[in-house]
Amino acid sequence: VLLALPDVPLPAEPALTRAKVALAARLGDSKVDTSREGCERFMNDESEATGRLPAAVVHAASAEDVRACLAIAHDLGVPVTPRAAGTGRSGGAVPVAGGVVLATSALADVKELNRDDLLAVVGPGVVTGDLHAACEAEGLFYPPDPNSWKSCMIGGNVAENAGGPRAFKYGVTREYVLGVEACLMGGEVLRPGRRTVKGVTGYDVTALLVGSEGTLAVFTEVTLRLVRKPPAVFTLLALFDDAAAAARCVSALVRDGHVPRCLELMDRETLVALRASGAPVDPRAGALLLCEVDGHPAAAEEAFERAGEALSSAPGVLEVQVAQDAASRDRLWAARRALSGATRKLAKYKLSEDVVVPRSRLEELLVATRALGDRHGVRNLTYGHAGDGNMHVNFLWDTPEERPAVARAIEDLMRATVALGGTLSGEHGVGVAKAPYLALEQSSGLIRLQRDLKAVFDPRGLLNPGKIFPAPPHRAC
Ligand code: LAC
Ligand code: ZN
Repeated sequence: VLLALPDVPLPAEPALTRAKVALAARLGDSKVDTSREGCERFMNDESEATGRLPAAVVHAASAEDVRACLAIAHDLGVPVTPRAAGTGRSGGAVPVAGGVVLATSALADVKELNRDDLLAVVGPGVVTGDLHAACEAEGLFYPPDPNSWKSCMIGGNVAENAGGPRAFKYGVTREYVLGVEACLMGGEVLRPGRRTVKGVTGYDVTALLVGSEGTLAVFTEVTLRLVRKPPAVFTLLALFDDAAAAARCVSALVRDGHVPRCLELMDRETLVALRASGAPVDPRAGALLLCEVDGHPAAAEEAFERAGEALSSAPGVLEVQVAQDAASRDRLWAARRALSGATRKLAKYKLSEDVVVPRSRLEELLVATRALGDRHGVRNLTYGHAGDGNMHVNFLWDTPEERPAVARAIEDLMRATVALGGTLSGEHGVGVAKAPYLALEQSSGLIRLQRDLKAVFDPRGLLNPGKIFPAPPHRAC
């Protein structure tokens, strides 16, 4: 077990038995899987957390199924962990209290693609890559592109406020969620948000639900803002001596007003991993920058030329390669998209972080990361969304004896990030993975306010318990 499970109240056996009977009676046996194999498949996500075996997995086929499940579980005091594709990186979809897993992956309709109002109305189970394809076939564009886009789903993207490489220009999922249909624990359905460009009535409840990691409500429908598909895209790959030189180049590009849609950095250790996985990475490179510009053809071409000049004249650059067609662009991206899998093969254990610092502090973050790896004797590699100051620091080790040193290195990374004016998570959420560190960044008053908000939505604490917040301090008897 790489990540310790939080200390959460577990449901009583008789309540679970009654819940299984009530769910099957209401939804039908085919939607309520209580088999051991069926339930075991829902104990993990793509983080290193393993939950407790759920008593049942509800495979909702409609918003009404979601509503019924949340009503029954609430009445019987059974915890519910919502889940779409389960590709999350922080344990958000992991059932730490057992109970019921509520899968919304079958709510997979693209109900509307509206070219006049530039929006899409989709179910939470739509695969993000399928939405990309559906939009692009209509000349539309849904920019958020988490690297798991081939399998991740909109419901999870919205719950975690997912990012991705294109966030540098286009922003993260939050910028595209106009409104949601959401079901509360207990079964009440709410429709915060809008279909309009503007809208300021009441509190921005939609914004509160985006990134709430499945702790406040379960999405049954999402209304997403779209943009027009940019007709031209150019990709550049710059080879650098080292990551510090690449980081300085990122800062210079941003300062000089370049707005590529992606600006991704890979450090020396990352390139070692890529070469080990068979990717043809130039042996001279000690770091890579992947830079992609888009827009109308004339504007994109000008941005491409400017970026090319800036990269070619950056101190420490070795070479700049260019891709103008889709096939050569795919080649440049293939290695980046495959990184997570390639690093997993390097060692027996891996923990991956997604810290963010202000763009101007990127080089300091990279220096601090290297130093803390050396100090604790922990191997690490770093890559990610450099334009956003958002880096994936991956710690790798092979024996359980090394785990305490890894824990110290991670805590040092969190402290260094906060000291640089940054934040613990840029795109994967807190979940169970980062809950122990939340108090390094947020005051006890701010954490208490959020717990109180959670209690308004879910007074019995049954929806996705054990996530985000550190375990409460034990009260004196
Ligand atoms: C990536 C995922 C891990 O950027 O967020 O590869
Ligand atoms: Zn990422």
